[in-house]
Amino acid sequence: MDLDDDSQYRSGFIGLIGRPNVGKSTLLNRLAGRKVAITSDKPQTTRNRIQAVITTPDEQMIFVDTPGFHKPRGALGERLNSLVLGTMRDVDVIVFVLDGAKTISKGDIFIAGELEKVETPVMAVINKTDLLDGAKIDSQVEVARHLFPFKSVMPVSSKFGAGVDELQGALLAFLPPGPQYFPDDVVSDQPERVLVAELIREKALLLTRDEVPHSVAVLIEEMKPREDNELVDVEAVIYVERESQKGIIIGKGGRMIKDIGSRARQDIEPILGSKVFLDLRVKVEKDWSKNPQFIKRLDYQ
Ligand SMILES: Nc1nc2c(ncn2[C@@H]2O[C@H](COP(=O)(O)OP(=O)(O)OP(=O)(O)O)[C@@H](O)[C@H]2O)c(=O)[nH]1
Ligand SMILES: [Mg+2]
Repeated sequence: MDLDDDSQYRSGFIGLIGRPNVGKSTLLNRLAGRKVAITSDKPQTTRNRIQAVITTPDEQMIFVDTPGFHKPRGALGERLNSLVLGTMRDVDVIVFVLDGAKTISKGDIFIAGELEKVETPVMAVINKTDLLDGAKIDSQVEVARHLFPFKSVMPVSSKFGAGVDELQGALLAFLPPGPQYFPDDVVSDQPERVLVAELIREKALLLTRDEVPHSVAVLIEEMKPREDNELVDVEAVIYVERESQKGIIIGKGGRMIKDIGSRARQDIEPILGSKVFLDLRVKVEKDWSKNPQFIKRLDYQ
């Protein structure tokens, strides 16, 4: 045994995997201590692989948020699932996030089947414990134990933080000796431009329903500070798939797009550290979610 092992720096990648809407991105933000990924009550919010970094003098943990694993409908869904499958193989440990407030069911069993195909160790998290009483938490932990040979099953509330420190502590055991991949001050690998686009999409998700959230994509066309003052000009386009959706996003008398814009601006300004002039437009890109070329233009890596 190498006695120097204890003094070695440890680092590793931790993949957050699970069905849509179980709270993976909420957990990522809680772990990161700030908003790195957008969240919403609509399934399939996350469309890219987002990393959040926690650095200490002894270790670096890189959490990888993934899109919810689901039955794909078209090119976008398939792309999202393939991101998840790739992450399962690439990381040092997987955290399988389950929604404690829902019945553990077919979708979870399907994911468990995919996990059996990889060598990566897997922990389970029963999320949303703030919505459950003690007995229900215990029974959900028990059901999860039968789903897969997890290293452990831990109850957490990503929304309020209960159990999250314990989870982080337990994950340290899976970090191999390794380098510090990111500098001390990096919290996320997402470029500012992507985060800005995502915050606009988040407000569109918040304010729309039915099939509209799935049909929204946002691209930043221009983002530059003005020379004469501290204002940043952001030009963004909200893409939808149909003419009728364009009407919904614009809203009566332009009310909806105004609302999306002002809510997004409030979130973007602290991130950019300056006032923002947000120019939002809406365009129809017919059935873009079935079009691999358009999907490539979005920054979904
Ligand atoms: N009560 C409660 N709600 C939570 C908790 N964690 C997440 N949520 C809510 O669950 C919904 C989904 O959260 P997300 O973090 O966007 O879920 P996700 O798993 O990333 O979803 P996808 O990106 O679509 O796969 C949001 O409305 C969250 O506020 C929790 O611990 N307690
Ligand atoms: Mg998410």
